Amino acid sequence: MRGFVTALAITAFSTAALAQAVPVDGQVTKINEAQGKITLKHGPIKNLDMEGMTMVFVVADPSMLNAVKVGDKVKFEADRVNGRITVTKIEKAT
Ligand SMILES: [Cu+2]
Repeated sequence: MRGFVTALAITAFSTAALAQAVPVDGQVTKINEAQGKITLKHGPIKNLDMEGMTMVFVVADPSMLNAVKVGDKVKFEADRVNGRITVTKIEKAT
């Protein structure tokens, strides 16, 4: 039983490590504050196995939309949250 528990713990750890979001370059093309959505032209998102494209994301917290505006170049992280591809972090690129 002890070995089984250890194996489970290791599996959970590696899955978390693989799913680790990495910073992605993007540019804001549209913001919908009412719906908590942002459209980003983005580069490849490795942790989501996604090529570069322009698409709509939901944001984890609508207040994140106050930090950026249309036309801004940004760095962001995206992940699957409850089955939806969600921006979990975003900041203006310097
Ligand atoms: Cu995409």
